[in-house]
Amino acid sequence: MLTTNKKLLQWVDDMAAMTQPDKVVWIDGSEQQLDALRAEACQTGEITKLNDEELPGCYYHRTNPNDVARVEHRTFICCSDKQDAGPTNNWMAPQEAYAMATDIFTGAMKGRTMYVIPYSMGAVASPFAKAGIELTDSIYVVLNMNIMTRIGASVLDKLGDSDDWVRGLHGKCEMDEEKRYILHFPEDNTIWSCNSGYGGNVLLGKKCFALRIASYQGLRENWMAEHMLLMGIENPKGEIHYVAAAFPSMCGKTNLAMMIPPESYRRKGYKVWCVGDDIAWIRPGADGRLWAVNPEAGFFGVAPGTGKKSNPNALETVQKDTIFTNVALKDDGTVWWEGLNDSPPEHALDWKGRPWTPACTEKGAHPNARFTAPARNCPCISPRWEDPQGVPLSAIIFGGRRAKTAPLVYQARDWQHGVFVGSIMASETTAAASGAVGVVRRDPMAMLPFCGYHLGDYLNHWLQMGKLVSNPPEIFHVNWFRLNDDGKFIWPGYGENFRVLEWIIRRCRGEVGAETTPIGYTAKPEDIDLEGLDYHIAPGKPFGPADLKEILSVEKAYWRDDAAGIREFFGKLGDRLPAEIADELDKLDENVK
Ligand code: GTP
Ligand code: SPV
Ligand code: MN
Repeated sequence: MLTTNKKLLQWVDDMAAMTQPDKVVWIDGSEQQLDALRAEACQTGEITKLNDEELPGCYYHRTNPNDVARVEHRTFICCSDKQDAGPTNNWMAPQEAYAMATDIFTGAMKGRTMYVIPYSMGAVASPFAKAGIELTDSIYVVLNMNIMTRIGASVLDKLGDSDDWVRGLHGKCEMDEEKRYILHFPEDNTIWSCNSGYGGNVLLGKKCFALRIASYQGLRENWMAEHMLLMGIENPKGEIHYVAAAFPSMCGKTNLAMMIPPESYRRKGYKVWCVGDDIAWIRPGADGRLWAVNPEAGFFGVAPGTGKKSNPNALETVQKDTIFTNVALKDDGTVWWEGLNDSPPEHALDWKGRPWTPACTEKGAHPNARFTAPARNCPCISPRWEDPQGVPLSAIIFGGRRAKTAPLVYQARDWQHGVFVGSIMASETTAAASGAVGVVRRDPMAMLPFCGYHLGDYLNHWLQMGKLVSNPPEIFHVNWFRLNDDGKFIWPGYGENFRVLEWIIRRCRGEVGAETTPIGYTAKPEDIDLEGLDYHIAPGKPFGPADLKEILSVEKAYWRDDAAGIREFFGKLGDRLPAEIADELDKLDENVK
């Protein structure tokens, strides 16, 4: 036993009495214990050791083919009043949810081991860190939690007898899709997850705690839990500006967070520092600014599309101590996925374990295949990524996949307008969640699937947070995904996005002008530096100033359509839509008439 915390010990006993495991094992965080678990999981086939010369300390895992993404339609917020979950969350009454899940969990760990994982979201010593305990019957989960969070005895030492910890229960059960539930009880600091083994459903520190439960905690405690990357942008003088950016799943957070600036900028001394790639906890500081920490310790990143050209730093990060899930397995014990390089293996096993060759019509890796890698592996990890106080924010950036409507970049007029800009985010859906791909859906602040309470109250919380700080960050919106008539991306994206980030920082510093448009301030085309850009949309068609002008344009007709869609969406929020946000929509309507 690693603790004398009575409530904690009682809860572990209660959960064990229900799930009836053969054994209960406390995870102390030692390499010795983790090594034994790795060996055991290799023996049962749950994971496979990869080529130790090419990929030291790396492992391979396949999920059940029916279990490859978050299941939003089976994810519930279980608060006592249905109204408080809001119209965008699934809701179940707490007693009903506990009763239903108790049926599923009763005896579900018979013949299995229950692991008790004490973990911290945030560096253990940080005043902003919060503790969780996850109970699970999956070694894969233990090994992933070891990468994604800080686990073990030190967490319990810091917790002491406190009752401020999140109770998480995960069971693989039968992997029955019909009994798969991701249940959140914000009023009890509790999460129950059953019949899944996929990351976002079972690594309970991540979306379940650090966003859904934490967003509710933040509402009551005056802070914010957001689906945001964190990065530092260093200029030639050595000054570093930190920005947070919210994009929906699979819309480029990991790529932006660890990008390498174009050669022309590197020569001048610009650098990018990665602080986090998915989640930010944000608090008002004594200096009147907003300060942010990355509560995670690793990256659970999308593998497909990660290559030497698109994201060399991510590729470097996954060369050791990484777990690969649902990618293709090569005969030499290394891994491959679409977009890794232009030389697919002549023979491999696909993510379902079937023989695969480049002639196969199906993909070798699942589109939502992922790597789990320690943040410390990242070549551009910020020296301040574990700073207990976090980093001060100069800018907040929102963005999504919009084929036409949103320009490459625009800036909000002020905090209230910026909250509106975040609230009207929309994006085409991706493979990160089960369901149709490519459908436009409204996704305020990229939090639609992650907000643990009513979205109207959430928008109001954003407005209130702006009032708590005298020097709030500037707010921007970007869109790397404008398409031409052939359906090709017009903007080169990836490292070239730095050209836009530099404009954003210059705006924060008041060093550059802008174009006033109906939706906010866009960049004047001549203010986005294209030096050294070598990108061809099609053969013989290099990206030039005319293309830039096109993707910076604001078409009133598209925005009129969008405003109508926004009004319909806001209608769902009823009288909990803040009046300030309704006013901003009226202003938009007026501006695009
Ligand atoms: P989650 O981990 O699901 O939250 O995703 P994410 O937001 O971290 O997205 P990620 O950086 O993994 O990128 C997802 C996909 O978008 C990958 O296929 C990338 O190749 C692609 N992508 C990322 N950045 C860009 C960009 O600037 N332009 C284009 N065209 N594609 C991009
Ligand atoms: C996302 O879907 O936004 C992810 C992956 O970051 S998951 O952990 O599955 O949520
Ligand atoms: Mn994410």
